[in-house]
Amino acid sequence: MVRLVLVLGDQLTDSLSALQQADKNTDVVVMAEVAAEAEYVPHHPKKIAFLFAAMRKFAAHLRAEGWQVAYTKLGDLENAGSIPAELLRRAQDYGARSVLATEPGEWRLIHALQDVPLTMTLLPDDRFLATHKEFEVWAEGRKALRMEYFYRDMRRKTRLLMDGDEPVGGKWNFDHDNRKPAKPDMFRAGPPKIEVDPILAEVLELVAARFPDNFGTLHPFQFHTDRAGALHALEHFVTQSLPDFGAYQDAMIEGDPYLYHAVIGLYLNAGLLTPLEVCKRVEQAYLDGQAPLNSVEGFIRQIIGWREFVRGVYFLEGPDYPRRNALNHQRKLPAFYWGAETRMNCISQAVGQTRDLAYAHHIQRLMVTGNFALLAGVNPAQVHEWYLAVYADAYEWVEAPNVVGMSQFADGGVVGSKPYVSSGAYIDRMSDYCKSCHYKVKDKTGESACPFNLLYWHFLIRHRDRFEGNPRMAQMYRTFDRMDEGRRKTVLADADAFLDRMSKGALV
Ligand code: FAD
Ligand code: DLZ
Ligand code: SF4
Repeated sequence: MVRLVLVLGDQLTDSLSALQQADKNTDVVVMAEVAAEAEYVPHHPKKIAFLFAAMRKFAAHLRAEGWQVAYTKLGDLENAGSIPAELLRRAQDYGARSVLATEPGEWRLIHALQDVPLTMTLLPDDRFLATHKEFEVWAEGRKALRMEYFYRDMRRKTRLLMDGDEPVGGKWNFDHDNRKPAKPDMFRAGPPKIEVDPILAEVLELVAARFPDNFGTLHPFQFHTDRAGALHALEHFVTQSLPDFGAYQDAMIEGDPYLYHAVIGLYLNAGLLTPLEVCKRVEQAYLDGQAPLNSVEGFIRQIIGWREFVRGVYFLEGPDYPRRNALNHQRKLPAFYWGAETRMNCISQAVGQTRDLAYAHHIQRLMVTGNFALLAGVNPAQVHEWYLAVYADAYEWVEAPNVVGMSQFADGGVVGSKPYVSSGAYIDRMSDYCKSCHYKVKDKTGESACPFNLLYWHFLIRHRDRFEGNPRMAQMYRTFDRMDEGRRKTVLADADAFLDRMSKGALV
């Protein structure tokens, strides 16, 4: 009897466990562009176009490899609208009663598949380095989960940058050589250009017609949409940007969205690249003397450390994780996250490039848009939905721990030991945004004061009970307490007035 093999939009990998265990001669691969997936948040049009074009090309690739593929386009009249409904329709078409699938990266879809009235086999997603079990065993009995220790285990497991049992260079982490501010006039190649082929052109037309109101510009479209393109992007990064990746990974420059970042997160997460092949290529660049250890180690840590760690947390913590709100933040997400005008240049730059490119790099996500939402006390569920919608690399397993955990501290400290909050001084040090801002980063009170300066104290005082005892935050409270009483009152009153104006929709 025919068996269906489900391949989801972020499972575009030849070595996918479901494909490995399936039989080309008898099984039918099911792939479907469906409204339910395209609409669970208002995804950026570029994200939808990237995924649909990549899905169509992967289906063509599978057919060329001898697979029978039942592919449903979004506009097909018989499209049943969701993954479960498409499976049932195809099961009827082919007389199939069972489905082989690789576990989806989201609880919502795992539960939906488990409810499908067909015999469902969910295989582990072995494109990741750590299994759920391995992460559980690692996490068990630990007072706190800290990425750095998990990362060392992943280094040992993969043998990446290892010299026997010791890390190459004698240290696990070279971050003290990193985190430099960049200068606007340095050379940066950015990601390689793409050609719009007929499959992509058709998808771009479909997306423009079906999602005209979604936040984000579709043209010019800049992402690769197949494995060859993704490999090209990786090679381009390794030869052009990797050497400076480490030193400038936290820098932000107006008008330069990419700096020395790889811009491969979307390819990794859709399955067009695998984490181990990326890390091995990067390690090779070090062994060949093409890139320094601080860059190579820092980059590999992001992938075998952070990427694997956040996935472990997502599955360990369970389906309620994205809805957590440990700090009880209830403010509505301001309209300027969806493109309304703001006088804060850093926010305007980060949101503007997000709108245009479906991309912002880590520090923009963490220390600009994330930092502001946390300081202002925005409801983390709304922040989560925004990030899930607007970035081309966003899927819940990776987005939620980064947003709900790392950026909003809404998990109460599972991902991070303290909240990532900073005043405007950090943004000023790491970027050139403040130079052309309406607000003055040096002003701590008054109309012209940088809102990050005001809200920083407001946040700390709002949550004094929770954070004062944290040894890594005690110094901040001492600094506040040393201010004279009048100044303390003014800062907090100015912050309240700012939040009030913002929540009433005034231009801030
Ligand atoms: P580079 O800076 O060049 O890094 C290389 C790779 O390392 C990335 O492609 C990614 O695969 C991996 N990586 C780096 N940091 C992380 C991290 N914290 N978690 C997981 N992987 C990491 N990453 C996503 O893939 N999807 C998301 O939805 C996402 N949302 C984020 C939300 C917030 C608030 C923050 C602070 C970070 C988020 N990240 C997310 C992590 C990181 O910002 C992106 O992976 C990175 O910006 C992608 O761009 P790049 O490929 O140029 O990455
Ligand atoms: C993100 C996404 C979108 C926009 N559309 C589809 C789709 O039409 N069909 C599909 O199979 N997958 C899509 N995806 C990816 C899924 O949402 C993703 O598999 C889950 O979020 C699990 O990570
Ligand atoms: Fe952002 Fe404040 Fe700098 Fe303006 S002054 S760019 S609001 S940090």
